[in-house]
Amino acid sequence: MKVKRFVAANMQLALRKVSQELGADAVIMSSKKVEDGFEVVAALDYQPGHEAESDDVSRQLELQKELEAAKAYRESRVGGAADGASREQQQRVEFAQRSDLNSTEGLEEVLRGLKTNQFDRPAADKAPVAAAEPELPQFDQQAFDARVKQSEERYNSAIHAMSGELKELKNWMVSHQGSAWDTSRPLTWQQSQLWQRCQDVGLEPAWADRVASQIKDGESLEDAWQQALQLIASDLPVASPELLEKGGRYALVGPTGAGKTTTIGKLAAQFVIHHGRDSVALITLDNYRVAAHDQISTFSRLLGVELHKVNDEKAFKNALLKTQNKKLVLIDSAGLASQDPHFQTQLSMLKKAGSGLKKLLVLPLTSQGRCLQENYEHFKAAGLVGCVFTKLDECFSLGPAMSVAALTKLPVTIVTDGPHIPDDVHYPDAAKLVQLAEQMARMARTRWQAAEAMHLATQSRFQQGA
Ligand SMILES: Nc1nc2c(ncn2[C@@H]2O[C@H](COP(=O)(O)OP(=O)(O)O)[C@@H](O)[C@H]2O)c(=O)[nH]1
Ligand SMILES: [Mg+2]
Repeated sequence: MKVKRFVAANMQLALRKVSQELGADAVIMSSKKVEDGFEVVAALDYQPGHEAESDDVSRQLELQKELEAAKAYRESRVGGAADGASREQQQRVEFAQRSDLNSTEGLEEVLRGLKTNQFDRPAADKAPVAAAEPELPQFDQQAFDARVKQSEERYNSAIHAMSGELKELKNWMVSHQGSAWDTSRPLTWQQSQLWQRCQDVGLEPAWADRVASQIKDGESLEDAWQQALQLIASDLPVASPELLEKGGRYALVGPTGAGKTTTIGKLAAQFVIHHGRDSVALITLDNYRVAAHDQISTFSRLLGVELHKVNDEKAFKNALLKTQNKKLVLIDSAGLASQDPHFQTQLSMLKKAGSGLKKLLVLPLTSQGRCLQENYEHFKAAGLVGCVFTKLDECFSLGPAMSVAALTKLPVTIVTDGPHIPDDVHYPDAAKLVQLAEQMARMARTRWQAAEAMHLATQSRFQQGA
């Protein structure tokens, strides 16, 4: 039987406490008014006629009073023992706290402790108190493992959420930076760095996008960049080196001043050196300017090769017939604007000559990328089969011309790097061109950095002087 004493400000509150703590089966054994309100004594599992238990009941009630007094003392002593408080009272509090006060056994234990009067004994006689020290709760390995597992799970899910947020942030930055080329296919952070380097080299955004997106994230940016350079080289179409060995019929088209006539002079001179003057013939369609023939006439005279100056389609056909036995026939043209009426005439003459006449677009590397793209659009109707890069010695960026060649799939056939005849003409090597393009970009960066540093230095000197 469990007996408990309840004290409350009024009877109603005391009864509510009884039902809250002992439930609906509790039996009220007594009730009376006391100093601090109403006291109700209630029991659970009460069996009428068990008078033998009455002593036990009163002992329990006595003990409860004792415990309440101890608790009240503890509450008034928040933060530990106060000045003047006895050690025994403190021990009572601790003893009362560690017992299970809701069971008869627990109460009996407390009772035993109190009956032995441990708290009131002289200090020398206190050994049994130590024996009554509360036992430490048994270590529960399973509960411990469960708690560790729980915190691991919490930790892992926090890390997972954090890495997700970082990824989102990265993607946002990449797509933000890359919005200029393709927001629907955001690159990884490393790929966007590669894209930026391609831009520095002068590659068209579409090509840079293709290159960067093909490189999987590697261990280091430098390794990835080397891979990207290899990819750029493999994307750059280059004709097999055979023009100066095999010969053929080539017409050079391109804007005025691109280096068409000079390149023809270099190729003719190289061919004469290797195959003799009778193996080469020159034809010029450039009749529309004053002294247009002067330059090519001079080359013809100096090299001792025949030259045909043609004004119309018929004369062109005749010239092609007359030069049939030549190993190399080089045709010079005028760099006419699209609105010039002669432009279409010249274009149709070249087209009608058929595929036996290979048309090469001359791209001066000193021109802006947009100009080179326009040059391609302007002359593509002639039926281009390749291109010639001129003025490599004067340029500071190879990317724009390389982009035209790569994006239009126009193989680079010849590269010139100076005005000198016959030496400044070469077959292209894709890897070397890409390497050079990269070096130019690096030099440009350094120059800008140096200029910026100089600017800052002079600025601070001015400020100091001011
Ligand atoms: N530095 C340099 N100058 C060149 C090169 N090719 C041509 N030139 C110069 O560019 C100018 C125009 O060349 P030209 O052959 O008359 O161009 P065209 O109008 O296309 O026939 C001339 O002064 C040439 O000497 C080159 O590879 N490097
Ligand atoms: Mg010319």
